[in-house]
Amino acid sequence: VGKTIKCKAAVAWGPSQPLSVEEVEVAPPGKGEIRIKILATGVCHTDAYTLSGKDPEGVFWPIILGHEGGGIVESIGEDVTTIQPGDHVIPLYIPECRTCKFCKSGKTNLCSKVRATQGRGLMPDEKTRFTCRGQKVYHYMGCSTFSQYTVSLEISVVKINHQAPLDKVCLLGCGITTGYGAAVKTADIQPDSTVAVFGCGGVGLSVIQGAVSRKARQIFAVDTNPRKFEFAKKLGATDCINPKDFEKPIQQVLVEKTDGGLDYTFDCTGNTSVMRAALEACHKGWGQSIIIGVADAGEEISTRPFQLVTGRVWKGSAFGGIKGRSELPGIVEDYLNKKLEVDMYITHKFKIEDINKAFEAMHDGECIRSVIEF
Ligand code: NAD
Ligand code: DAO
Ligand code: ZN
Repeated sequence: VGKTIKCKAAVAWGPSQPLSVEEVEVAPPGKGEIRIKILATGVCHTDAYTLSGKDPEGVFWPIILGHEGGGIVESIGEDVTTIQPGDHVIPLYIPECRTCKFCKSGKTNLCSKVRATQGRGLMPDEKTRFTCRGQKVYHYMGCSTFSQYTVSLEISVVKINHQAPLDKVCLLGCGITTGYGAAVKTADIQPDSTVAVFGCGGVGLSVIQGAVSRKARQIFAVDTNPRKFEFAKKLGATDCINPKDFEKPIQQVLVEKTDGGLDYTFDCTGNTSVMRAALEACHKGWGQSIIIGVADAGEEISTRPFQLVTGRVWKGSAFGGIKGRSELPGIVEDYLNKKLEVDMYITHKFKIEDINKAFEAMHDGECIRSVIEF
């Protein structure tokens, strides 16, 4: 039987409070669980959103956030068969149990196996594996990567090539895979097509990479912050457009520039007005718009239904439609084979003690991704 580990973690004690780096106790992995030494983790907007207290998915305090991590398996619990100590893994906020209705459908990556407990910050036995100052600390999205050691389920981690540098491929745990998958899997972009990407942060830039890999003919990078265009161009955007430079609505500008609209558009902003513009920038008869951005609680989308009657399609995508355990290893290989850029995204690096600086950097408009090391 394993022992409890004492280690460093960034604990969120309450909404809008800075994270507090302190010693936590991490219990040994239970049945079907593994304990991971996290080496690096990205910081994503969803962490900031949850920390703001506006997340409707009832979050409980204190909690250890973080869901974009990479680490090495320290120990495994009873009944774990596919993972061993020493394996390099990426935690998955969408598990892949391969036995639930969703997994077996072949139609979606949204596994339902532990949805209920994960959403309440608990392991399937309704308990948590973290303690701090004698108090139980909740898990986050089944990952809690802002801790030097974390416990996840076997179905919620993917083993990857140990040659992949964890301080880079940790980013494949969320944003990059999300955008890339949305382009190549959800939209299934066809060669010679036209694409517009609204919002060129980590997610949108990865849609651009997916569109390039599918040999799209024209790729519009749309952002209200022109500082993002340098990255977008490097990754293969053919046209960069700032909606603020035009009097007309951006959808009209794009429709005029593309002889009737785009084959594919993507919302990577989470702004519901942008979602509408993205749908309406699609070509009549066949254009598809994919919603990736996560809107604030209570927001709704709207357009005239005639937009859909006349053949435009509105879709959404979570984690790029990627099944973590089956498909993420291939994306790691794409990175190792230089088919997928990751390093360029890392504009900031911090030690865990300075993790609050990563949250500040996110708001300054220069940051694509921060990577935190322990
Ligand atoms: P980001 O903040 O780094 O990027 C957003 C970009 O949108 C910024 O460059 C910003 O300048 C731009 N923008 C803002 N308003 C705009 C407007 N009106 N028009 C054009 N551009 C505008 O965020 P990110 O990390 O790239 O994530 C993007 C979105 O995707 C977020 O909403 C995030 O929560 C969501 N997300 C979804 C999933 C999923 O599985 N569906 C996964 C990860 C992230
Ligand atoms: O199965 O009902 C469900 C929820 C699955 C989680 C999907 C999350 C997608 C968006 C997350 C934002 C980025 C971390
Ligand atoms: Zn499942």
